[in-house]
Amino acid sequence: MTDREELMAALAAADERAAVAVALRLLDRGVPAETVLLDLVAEAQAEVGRRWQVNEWSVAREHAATAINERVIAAVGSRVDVPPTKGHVVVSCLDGEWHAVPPRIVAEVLRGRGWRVTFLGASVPTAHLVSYLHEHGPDAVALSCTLSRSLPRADQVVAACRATGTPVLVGGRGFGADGRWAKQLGVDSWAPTAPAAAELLEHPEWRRTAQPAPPRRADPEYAALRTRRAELIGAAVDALYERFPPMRGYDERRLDATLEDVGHIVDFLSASVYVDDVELFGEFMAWTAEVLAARGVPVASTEVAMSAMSRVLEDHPRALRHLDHGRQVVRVA
Ligand code: B12
Repeated sequence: MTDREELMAALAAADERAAVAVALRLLDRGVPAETVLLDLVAEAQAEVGRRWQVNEWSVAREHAATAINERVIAAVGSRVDVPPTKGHVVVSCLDGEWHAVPPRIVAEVLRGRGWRVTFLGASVPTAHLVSYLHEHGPDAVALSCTLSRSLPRADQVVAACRATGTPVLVGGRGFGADGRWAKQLGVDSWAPTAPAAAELLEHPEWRRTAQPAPPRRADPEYAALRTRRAELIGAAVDALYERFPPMRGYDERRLDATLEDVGHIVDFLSASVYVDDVELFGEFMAWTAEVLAARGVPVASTEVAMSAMSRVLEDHPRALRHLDHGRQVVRVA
């Protein structure tokens, strides 16, 4: 068994001691902590999520494994004894972002490279983040965005942090694999990985790229998507009832789950329109189709929902283009 397989077996069995032992054994063999975090723990976490995605693991099982992985990260971190000589970095998730493992790994890597790091954890309300920056005056704030639907929020949070005079660094797969949506928001200080973030921080030039971008124009299509969110969800659910009559008998739990799924579609559509890139919505719909298929839900239901939204948004040409792309993606999925 490889080390990664061994860690996965421990996570599958929710065996915290065994999971921590795999990581500590590697450190004892002289493997650098950064390598353990990035090549072992991060990879295992992606596999945890994949097992949830294909419906092999329930949310409860995923949460148990994720919690253990967080303990593994902490155990590895406790073995790192590098004096904090380089300054103070605050690492934070955006409000509404619960993917806390990726920035936690970034935090530990920066700590191992000699930074004093404060990790604020998941879903930090923007006003509280801003107060924290005012109160503690760190040398930089590193913001993590895993969900692309949070890009409009990322735009606001970056502006709010910069207004405190704190240089901002961003990262996370929510900005797109190549960080293209960070550039689209006018944020040049994007780093693809934790080591790349550490290198950027070492480079005094990056602070210049962390200057405020000119304010973005108000986008009426994005604004309409936000204000008409409830109407869009309602139209989609009505169309689903018509097409799939047994849905009318759904209990409250299944109805809530449907409303949440349809809400995700509206939110990703809004973010896609915000950055004006149909690929954002397309990638999300491809993933949704896969998740629904793994749970025996007809993928055609997403087409029904998107068509209903298109009828509501008939005067919004950009939103319609994004919805057309989403329909094409699920048709071939
Ligand atoms: C585990 C997981 C979850 C767990 C999170 C547990 C936790 N506490 O973290 C749970 C089950 C809760 C979850 C929930 C959801 N998830 Co999820 N999840 C994942 C998964 C499988 C792994 C994420 C992870 O930890 N990866 C390992 C880390 C270490 O790698 P990484 O994210 O690439 O991070 C590295 C770099 O990006 C970078 N980095 C990250 N942050 C930062 C920050 C800075 C400043 C810098 C410099 C660098 C940096 O460094 C990291 C270390 O190398 C991903 C798919 C995947 N394969 O990544 C989906 C994924 C992120 N989830 C997704 C979705 C859609 C959701 C849900 C909306 C699902 C739903 N319908 O409910 C919810 C939303 C919850 C919320 N509000 O936040 C989508 C996001 C799609 C998108 N484009 O936005 C993904 C990509 C799956 C997919 N293929 O589409 N998820």
